[in-house]
Amino acid sequence: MQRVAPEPQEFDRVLSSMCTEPHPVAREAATRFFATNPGDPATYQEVAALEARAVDALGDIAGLPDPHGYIASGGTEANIQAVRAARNLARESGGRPSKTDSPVVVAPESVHFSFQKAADVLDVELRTVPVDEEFRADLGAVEAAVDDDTILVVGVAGTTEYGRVDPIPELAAIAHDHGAQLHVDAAWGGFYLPFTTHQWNFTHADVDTMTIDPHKVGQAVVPAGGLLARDRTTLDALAVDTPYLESTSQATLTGTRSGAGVASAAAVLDELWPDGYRQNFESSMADAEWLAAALDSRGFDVVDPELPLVAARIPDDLFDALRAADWRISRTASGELRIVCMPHVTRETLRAFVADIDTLV
Ligand code: 0PR
Repeated sequence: MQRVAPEPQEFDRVLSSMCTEPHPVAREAATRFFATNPGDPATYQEVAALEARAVDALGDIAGLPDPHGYIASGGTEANIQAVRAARNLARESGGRPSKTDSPVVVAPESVHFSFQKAADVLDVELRTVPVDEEFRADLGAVEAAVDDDTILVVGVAGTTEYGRVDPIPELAAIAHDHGAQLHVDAAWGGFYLPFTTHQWNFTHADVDTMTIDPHKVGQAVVPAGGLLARDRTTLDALAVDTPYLESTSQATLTGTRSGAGVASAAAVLDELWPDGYRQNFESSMADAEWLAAALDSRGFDVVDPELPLVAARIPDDLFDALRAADWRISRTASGELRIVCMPHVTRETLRAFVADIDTLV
């Protein structure tokens, strides 16, 4: 029997990534489904069934008992599709949101850059508003920016730079008061939320769509993003006819898709939800708090971690020296060091990192 080659990427010193080492069951499932295409579900029925199972599991995580959605190529596709669905629904009269010819998406300035791509390809205006001093969406600024052309308000649950969770129930209320939809970008944070004090989800807040990516905290292989929608009409608004396939319509943005990503997501969700993901959250959060305290005690300004992501202001020359020492680290737009405590980041790795800081300063 042929051996599977080891992963070329060495994760040991990767502290900047929102992806992680795939779980063994994800890796194994991926290798079995490389040659399948969930874009043609009538032909590749086994992987289509796995996709339905993965979407149901994502629905469990997000508090959505009857989820509509699919496994996307990543958070970028899921976000583009959420904007596209809102735009298409707005074109149909009578629905929510209301009809407009110049659609606007209102989002905090902390949104991921995938929304710029969405606005560009879909010809909608992306109107970003300031965040508060804790880096969360400022409700007053959102309220002031929303108008009759607004089709969608976006909240982020686990921002890319600071790991912050926006006030989602309040954003949903603002959106719906103005006839717009509410999309939550939980691409990274979605797998942590059930274990935090954030007691909102699809059940408790009026969320319309959500991005939640198995290939990030979910430990699936790349590519496996997740798009969830409360209503069937959202998927219908994305669907095009597929005359020469046995299945009659397709709601995804890509055509041929990775069966490996889909199968890996189904397998790892089966394996880890809920207990494995809870354990990951608890140990990663403890690591983030340990690192925050270690950096704080050395005199660096630390942004208190809300989810397992630590940002801290360190001198530029120290950042460069750590990069030169082969640490894969990154900076926020305003220059803070940013460490993402993904499942592959262990306490031992963080101790070695802090020891290098002590040597280099
Ligand atoms: N939404 C949020 C909140 C994100 O953080 C990201 C990606 C996306 C959407 C887009 O997801 P995809 O990249 O799956 O399309 N955030 C990280 C970033 O852009 C992704 C990342 C992953 C970066 C691995 C580096 C890396 O090594 O920074």
